[in-house]
Amino acid sequence: MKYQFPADFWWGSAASGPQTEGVIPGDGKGENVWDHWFKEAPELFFDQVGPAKVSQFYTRYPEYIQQMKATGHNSYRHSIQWSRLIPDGVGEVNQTAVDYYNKLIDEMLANGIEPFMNLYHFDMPWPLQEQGGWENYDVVTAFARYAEVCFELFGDRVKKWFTMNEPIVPVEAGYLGEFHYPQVVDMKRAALVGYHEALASAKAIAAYRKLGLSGEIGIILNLTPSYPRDAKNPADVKASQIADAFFNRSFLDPAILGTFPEELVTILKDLDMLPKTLNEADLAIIQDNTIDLLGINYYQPRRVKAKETPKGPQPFPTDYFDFYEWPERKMNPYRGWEIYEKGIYDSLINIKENYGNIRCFISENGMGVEGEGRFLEEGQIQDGYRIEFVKDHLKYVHQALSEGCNVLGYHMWTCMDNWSWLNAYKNRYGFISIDLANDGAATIKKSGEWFKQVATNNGFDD
Ligand code: BGP
Repeated sequence: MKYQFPADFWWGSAASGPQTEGVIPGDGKGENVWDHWFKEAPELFFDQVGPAKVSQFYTRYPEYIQQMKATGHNSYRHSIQWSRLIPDGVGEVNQTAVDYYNKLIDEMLANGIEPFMNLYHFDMPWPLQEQGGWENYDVVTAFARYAEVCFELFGDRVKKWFTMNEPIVPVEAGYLGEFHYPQVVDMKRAALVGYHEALASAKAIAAYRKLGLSGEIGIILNLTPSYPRDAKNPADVKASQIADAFFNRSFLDPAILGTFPEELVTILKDLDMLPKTLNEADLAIIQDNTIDLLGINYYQPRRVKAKETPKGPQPFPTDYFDFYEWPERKMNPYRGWEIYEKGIYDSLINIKENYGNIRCFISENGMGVEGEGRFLEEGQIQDGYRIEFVKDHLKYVHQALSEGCNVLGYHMWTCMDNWSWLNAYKNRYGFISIDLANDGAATIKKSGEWFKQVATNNGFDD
């Protein structure tokens, strides 16, 4: 069968500044939470590799842009690093950073690759983190000002802006799950962080609209469609809906509808956990500044059942549901995540049916592989498994398109293998491999060659 996509479909990949650029002497970059945390506790990071030792995108971007071209990209998402542009988060703008981003954007455009720019990818400037990070209302104001600086500097050429990548992750990983700084377990603080992020995003959108630039602005959300163990069991269904409200609708609703999900507000109210900074004026800003464009990151679903295990010592989202292992699940054999291709289709249909069919695209999808070096043959990673993975997901994107979903593109995570937070270089995701032992040398994988064909033909036969 032929899977043909529209002629102007966006083909490309995504990455972020902190995961690719490195810290180069003389670049004037300030410290962010990851730079600082690595200095304090390197043993927490896989192989003790920190954010300075990455693919050196900061200096090597012209070469990497050629690699993007060679793998069929017509668009690529990067993120501006707040701590690079405004080293302390609130003060002077770093001119060296302005020059760098200008050159990067111009180089992408000159090579026919549209820059999609994101403003926040888990990289809080350290001086602001010391003041509480997203728990501090002043950080919301600082973010809106940083966003405005970016729009003024680069908004003449960048036409696709995103306020944040996966804002649920700082909530979940930093305040519930202990795998991002500050490794706190506290649902009340988690709720405050999430609310401030949603507000900061709306304030940045307001700043963008005020400037009257021609372009669009959105947010990137990792959607984890929630499936009940038994669709005929009301308790399982209810549990699944609450999980959906916590993990998906918590940001989808304010971003697209301008309001927060009622179930979530009721739960937080009952627990006396509504953010202390809530006020009518800010809620009106959220209501008035919804997005133009949604980026959907899709990796895996959530399998949910009614609560069976005892509640923990303090309130927690999972007091309302339990997760379970679907017996029919298919696992990524190289990294313990479920692969469920239909989840991408279900997410797109959800946006069509419940969120006004807003303009959207797949902004991340990908297959992490631990120890991918074992697939190296004659100098190239033979990642047929990744080709299958992308193909199987694209078939569902194609089906969603044919059913009227407003899906405009597909970006893979990621272009070049990159550094991933505590996991560092443990899981490789790229179309292009990076040899860290050999000064970051880059080689296109088999999947990168395949993707070039797909992008060139706007589709594939299977
Ligand atoms: C996404 C993030 C990326 C990247 C990716 C892979 O959620 O947006 O920043 O980290 O996940 O993550 P990991 O390497 O932990 O599998």
